[in-house]
Amino acid sequence: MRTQVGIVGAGPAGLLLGRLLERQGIDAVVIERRPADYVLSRIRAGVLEQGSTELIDAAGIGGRMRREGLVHEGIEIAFDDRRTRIDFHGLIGRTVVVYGQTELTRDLMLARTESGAVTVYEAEDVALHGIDGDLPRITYAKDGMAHEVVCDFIAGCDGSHGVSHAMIPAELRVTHERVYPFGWLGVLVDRPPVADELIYAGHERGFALCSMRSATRSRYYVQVGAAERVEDWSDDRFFDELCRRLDPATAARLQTGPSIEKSIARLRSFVAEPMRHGRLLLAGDAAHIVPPTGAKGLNLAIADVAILAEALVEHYRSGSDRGLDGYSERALARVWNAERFSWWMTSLLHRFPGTDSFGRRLQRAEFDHLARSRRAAEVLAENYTGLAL
Ligand code: RFL
Ligand code: PHB
Repeated sequence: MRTQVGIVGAGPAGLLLGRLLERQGIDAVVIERRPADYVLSRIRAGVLEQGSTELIDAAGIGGRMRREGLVHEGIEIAFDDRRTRIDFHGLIGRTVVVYGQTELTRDLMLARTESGAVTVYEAEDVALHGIDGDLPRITYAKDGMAHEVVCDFIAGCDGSHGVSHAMIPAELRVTHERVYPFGWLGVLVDRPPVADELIYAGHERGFALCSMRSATRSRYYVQVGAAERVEDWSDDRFFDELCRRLDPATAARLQTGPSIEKSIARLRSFVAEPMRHGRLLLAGDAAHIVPPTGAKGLNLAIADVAILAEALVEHYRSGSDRGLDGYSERALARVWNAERFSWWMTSLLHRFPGTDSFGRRLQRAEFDHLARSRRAAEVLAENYTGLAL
């Protein structure tokens, strides 16, 4: 098979890149190692920055997001017995949209099916070749047959467990990492959310988050130790722990029910630089990971592919490689700001094993500053709703 851009991975990064290129008449094939329904079964992010929603509209797939997504004008942050609301709209005139990553992925998959764009699911032994040359190749096996896609460029959108990022020669690659000594245990439940807005809670027993997917479906998280196993958390145990970390009035309003999904995500910050080598360009989780506290992972993936699509369009339209040459630097500037914000919000609200009373009082002082200072709240609002793309 011959294509212009070979995309590895059918997560939001790969599918959205394919969509943006297709709209500009650039041919792209997506190669994914899992079945489509497996990709759709992974419950992950839920918050879209304003710039992400605008890009999704511009890609012509925003219809359902605009109809079913929930516009949020602010978030609540609680710390021990105090609580403050960060009014994004009132402070800086921006909002976010709560719309599950799964739904966005579904919309993108449907658009590809409708336009006849090629996506290969269940591709085994995916490997990249010749990224230093002019015609890189992706090879894979499917139904016992060997296949090859010859491309002008390869976009590595295959997440943190993919094969793309390892193709950048070790001597040219610099990685930065912080592993947090805890994870988030998440539960999805078909009950109305406990509040109209997200509640981020920093509690002595650990962090908790009340989020949602719709008016009838809630997503809740509690911080757990790094060694915790999902099997040890019954629904009752989960909701008991969640209630202990919420203020009594909120806890009393919480509607519990049987979980329809339950999983643990370990928290990690990670950046691999550069994001380009030869004809390979990395985007999304393949190049960087943030802890979910700032709701940035999905939004960063979207921002990467917006920059990358623009650079590829420039290459094909005018023959100029300025955008491609500057891609890594441009994307990384945004990535590092999101890394900083995600690290900061994680540090503010989590219980770190071994933290003494000094550390705890610093967290409280930081929270009090946020609650009292309009400027501090504006800084949070600007970062959470996202800088313009
Ligand atoms: P994805 O979504 O991981 O998609 C990568 C795709 O590549 C496929 N793949 C391969 N395909 C072909 N060949 C190979 N060798 C391949 N190896 C892998 C995979 O099957 C997959 O389909 O990356 P992408 O597109 O960059 O999107 C990034 C987002 O998914 C990610 O940043 C966020 O979901 C992160 N994240 C969260 N972000 C938030 O903002 N809020 C959250 O609550 C939140 N929860 C999460 C998360 C990430 C998690 N991971 C990665 C385990 C919870 C979890 C559990
Ligand atoms: C979610 O709804 O899954 C969610 C929302 C906000 C976050 C992380 C996860 O910061």
